[in-house]
Amino acid sequence: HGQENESLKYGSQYEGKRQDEAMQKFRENRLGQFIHWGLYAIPGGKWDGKIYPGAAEWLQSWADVPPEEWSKLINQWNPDEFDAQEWAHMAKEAGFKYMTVTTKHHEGFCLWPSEYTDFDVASAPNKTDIMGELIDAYTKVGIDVYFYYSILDWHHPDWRYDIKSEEDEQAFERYKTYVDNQLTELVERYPEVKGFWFDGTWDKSVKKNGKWTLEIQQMLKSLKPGMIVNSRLRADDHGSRHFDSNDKLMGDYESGYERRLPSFREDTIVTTRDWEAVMTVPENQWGYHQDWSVSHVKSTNEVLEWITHSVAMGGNMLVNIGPKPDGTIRQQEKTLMKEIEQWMDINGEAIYAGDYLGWEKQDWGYYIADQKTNEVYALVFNVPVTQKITVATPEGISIEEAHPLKDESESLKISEKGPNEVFIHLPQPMFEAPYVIKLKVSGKD
Ligand code: JFZ
Repeated sequence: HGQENESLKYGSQYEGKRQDEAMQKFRENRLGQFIHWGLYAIPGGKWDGKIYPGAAEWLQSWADVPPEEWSKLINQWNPDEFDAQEWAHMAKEAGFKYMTVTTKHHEGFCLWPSEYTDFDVASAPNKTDIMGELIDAYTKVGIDVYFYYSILDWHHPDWRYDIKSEEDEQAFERYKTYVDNQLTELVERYPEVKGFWFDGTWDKSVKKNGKWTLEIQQMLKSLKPGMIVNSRLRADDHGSRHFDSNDKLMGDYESGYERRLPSFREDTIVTTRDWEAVMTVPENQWGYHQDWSVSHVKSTNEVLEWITHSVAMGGNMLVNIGPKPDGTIRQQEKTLMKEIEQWMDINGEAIYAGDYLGWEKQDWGYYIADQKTNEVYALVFNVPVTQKITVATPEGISIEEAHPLKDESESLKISEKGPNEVFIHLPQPMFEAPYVIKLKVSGKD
């Protein structure tokens, strides 16, 4: 791009972070739950007797299943054990402050009764309005609900990957109307929804329709003031995605970090904006896969490190679960949530409303600053053999006290290492979970 900012009709709409109450709430929530549920949970990664190691929600594509055949899975949609209150309770206990759930994934199946299609729960044997029950149950326990919606749709006859003919043009116009109708329907049926997480926007058809992506964003905000929309929805006048052709963020926060995180060395630019990362527990499974031996499954401590890394760079994290077709949650995910709960019960205050601190990154772990209280936390993941961690502070700032969150009445020994550098002495024995220290700091702000 040139030096001058080019004038764009469908580019970024404002500069800097949104400061309204809804956005501040999103930013303070920090830890959320992602739920991928749909017909793909039924085959769970297995088609015609063969296990496909790829993402389970993509099985239709991996196994080359024609949409007509995939659609028949609707006759097996029987989540008779589904209990929204139980899910909400588990999420609440684990410390999730918000939840994002698939209303419609790439397969096109809608988890709410939609007026605009028969490929929905209302046409399945079990007609439970999944979205309705989830948003009620989660909202009731104080968890904000966001809707994931895939623009890409393998089922709808009018979806197009590209627009190359008059016919494509007309079909895609009909498809746009379908999406607009469904989004309006979702907000009207479920007015508690706090925002939308769009996906499946990488094809040429969408990139050629930057104007429409902006219109969707504007429509949602006019339907509900304060609505939060991720950057993944957006394309600009030239098909630039997430960031416009002037490198300005589109949407309310950046949603480009999918199973990866920004580097402390190269990507500190993220700390100047709102962003959210999403992660899977296995290597790459969002929907339910019946055989988790296909890849590494992250330990609880690994998941906690992903969460910490995000918050330490001023971002949010969504940890995914993929419920089973009967509506229950697999044991590994329940255990993970229980263990997150045990850690968050003690250390959650370092995560909620956590923010980037800007002190020199140390190998032992991460610092988190509190957006509201001016507290500083040190989250130790890698314990040095010296049993001491180094804290190097900027000029004029010094560490007065160090207390483990486990028991704040305890104090850890602090000794001088060098100019503006101290050691904090860690207790024995070795920790089983990331160890969090609250630092009493003087000279800061
Ligand atoms: C998409 C979906 O295809 C996937 O099934 C899942 O829902 C996930 C959350 O989102 O997958 C993506 C989207 C974006 C990237 C990679 C995978 N990306 O930006 O690198």
